[in-house]
Amino acid sequence: MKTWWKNSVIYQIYPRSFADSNGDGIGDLNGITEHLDYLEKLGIDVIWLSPVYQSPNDDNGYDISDYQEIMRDFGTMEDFDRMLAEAHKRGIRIVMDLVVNHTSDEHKWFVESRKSTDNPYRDYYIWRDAKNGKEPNNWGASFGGSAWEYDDTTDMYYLHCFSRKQPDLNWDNPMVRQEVFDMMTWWCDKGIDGFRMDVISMISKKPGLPDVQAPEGAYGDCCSAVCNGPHVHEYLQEMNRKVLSRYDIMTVGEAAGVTRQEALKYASLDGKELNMVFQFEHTGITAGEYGKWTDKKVPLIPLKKILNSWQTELEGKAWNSLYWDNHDQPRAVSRFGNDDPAYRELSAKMLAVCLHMMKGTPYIYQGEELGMTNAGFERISDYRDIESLNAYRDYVESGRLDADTMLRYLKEISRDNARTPMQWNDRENAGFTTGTPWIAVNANYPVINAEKALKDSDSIFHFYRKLIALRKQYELIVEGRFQPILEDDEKIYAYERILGNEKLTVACNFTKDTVTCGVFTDVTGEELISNYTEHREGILQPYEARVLLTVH
Ligand code: TEU
Ligand code: CA
Repeated sequence: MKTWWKNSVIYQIYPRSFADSNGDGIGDLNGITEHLDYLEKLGIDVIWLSPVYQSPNDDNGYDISDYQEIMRDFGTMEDFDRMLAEAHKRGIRIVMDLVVNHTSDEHKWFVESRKSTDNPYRDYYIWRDAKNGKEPNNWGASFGGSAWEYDDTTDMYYLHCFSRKQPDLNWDNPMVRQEVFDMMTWWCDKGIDGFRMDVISMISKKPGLPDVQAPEGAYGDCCSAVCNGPHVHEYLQEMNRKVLSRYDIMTVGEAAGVTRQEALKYASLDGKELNMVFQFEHTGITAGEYGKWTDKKVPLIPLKKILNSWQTELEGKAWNSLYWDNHDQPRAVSRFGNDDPAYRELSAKMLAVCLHMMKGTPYIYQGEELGMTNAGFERISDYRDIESLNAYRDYVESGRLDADTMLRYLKEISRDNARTPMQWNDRENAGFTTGTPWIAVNANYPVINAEKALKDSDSIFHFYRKLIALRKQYELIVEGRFQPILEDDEKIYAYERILGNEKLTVACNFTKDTVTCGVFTDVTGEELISNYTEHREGILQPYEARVLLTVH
């Protein structure tokens, strides 16, 4: 079994915000093709492409109406084929985003399914009668309201864990599984290199669809009834037998609600299911009374405990993905680092060292290599994401939060933060489009942009290039055992990587304070990388990160 995905670095492109080639203000496939040289220079191996399939864009492409057509906003299938060929010419693989927990309500399967209770497609989706004149259970949808939508054509409700335009597929129906496997085979035969599988942990719902814990009269988080369900591993093993095992591809499952124990199955090194999963423990640390909505900063000790547990508990049994952000998360340097201009570059480089020296496959989200920051939007009219707009409506109109507080929370943690246009240069709209961008460009683009970074040998971009090159050079970085150190230190994230007689010592100061740190004292070795050129014995300077290789 090929394992090129173990020493690859993956770059996520959110196509709507990457590069617009035709002036309509929306990123597109030709825009990606025009920037493949930039990605080749960065040195990444694989692109994870967020959905580009036909979609009404209720959830920006995560609501698919035709899995084998390209969304008109993004171009044509010929544009896709050209991008794939140009990427492969540069040794870059393309992993597609597979969204099969649900389709769009405009997908032909659902159009048929809702027509009548005896339609051949009826059981492609999850339909239930009302219970006591209300929704079949108390599940809440991720974007607000009930997870059930009443459909008067057949006087029944259908399940949608996300928006009402994203009906959940019924994976217990073998015909649904076969349709999905056939579509996946069609894409693999086109020569793509794998799949990122959207909320794949949710495809097997608990039988009977029982109510979940929730205050009286309120909707509850349905994850306890839909995540890691009774047949999820059976279905993924079937997918592996019928599709995945037949191609030299990589797979990563976005596994909402996944635990380390469950990950030992999903991402087992035995290759029976997927290669790796995205977990959400470290990005969910600050969740509280208002769900994800907060302006709390991430405390380092809990962050270290979670990431260290994933490193040590999967060791030798399963494979980790490594990420700070993606199209659903705020910008890494704003959330985990410090986007104050005095510290932005230092802390972005520190975060890169901390993540890329760990064991697993690292993911870079578009713009993270530039140290792009949260958007800083001040008005609800700046926001575009269904999750942000629905949450603002639900929390503010219900009086649970006042508008200023909700705007402060959105500014800190909304998904829009990651979706502002890629900043290519200091010219109009940061070179993203010659038209009107679908979402505002971050005002700091004159300072933070690719053109400037490419010219500055000390930029975050060139720092990422060095990190990526190190992963290619040292088997120790890919295979070395992870060993936490300084676990109780509230300001330093430090660990070792050990393989044979080689050892990496990694230490990252997560604060703007100068802190004492003895891990490098009396250690003679080769410095692989650091965001400082001068060091001071026994201390770490603000946001200092350092990696020392020693041989015993
Ligand atoms: O995300 C699933 C998911 O868990 C997100 O809703 C995440 O929990 C939330 O955004 C964090 O606040 C996937 C896709 O990545 C996301 O873009 C889609 O909106 C969602 O599934 C539905 O397809
Ligand atoms: Ca365009």
